[in-house]
Amino acid sequence: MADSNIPYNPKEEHTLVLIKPDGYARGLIGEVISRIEKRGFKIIGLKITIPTQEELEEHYFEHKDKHFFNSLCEYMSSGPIVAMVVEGSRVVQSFRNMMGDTNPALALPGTIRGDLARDWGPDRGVENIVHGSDSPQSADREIALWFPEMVD
Ligand code: IDP
Repeated sequence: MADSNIPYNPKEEHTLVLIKPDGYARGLIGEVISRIEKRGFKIIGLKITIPTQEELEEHYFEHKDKHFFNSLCEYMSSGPIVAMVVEGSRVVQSFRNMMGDTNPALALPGTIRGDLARDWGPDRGVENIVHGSDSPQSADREIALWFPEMVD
């Protein structure tokens, strides 16, 4: 850990959480953070940023050829997001469970998307409030992208 006072312990499990532009604009930062903290996870990094096209192409490289990629990038760069590094035992899978299904209409009540996300209308194609890494390997890659100062 160079030039940083943030206590990143590589022996712990981490996930990368993003509160997407719809979550930020709708004032849901506190709600999402509160759910993470109440679950017993620790937020060890947090920043507000407007993603660039380059960052999004790297973050979502697996989706580059998907039909929704352009609208996804447009949505994700439409306003501020909150990026967080969250630490805790089995936090990657736990936060995936907390998020709920990708499609808000299919997300179960009790999940962030199931409780808070709006149905995807024609004008809101890809909105679903949060992102969470899908594996510890993805988490390492995404944390290095959004928080290089923490892990370099
Ligand atoms: P996840 O965010 O639940 O992990 P992914 O399949 O990795 O879901 O997709 C990344 C993001 O791309 C989703 O959160 C959503 O914003 C958007 N997305 C995924 N599938 C579709 C789709 O079929 N139509 C429109 N947007 C989509």
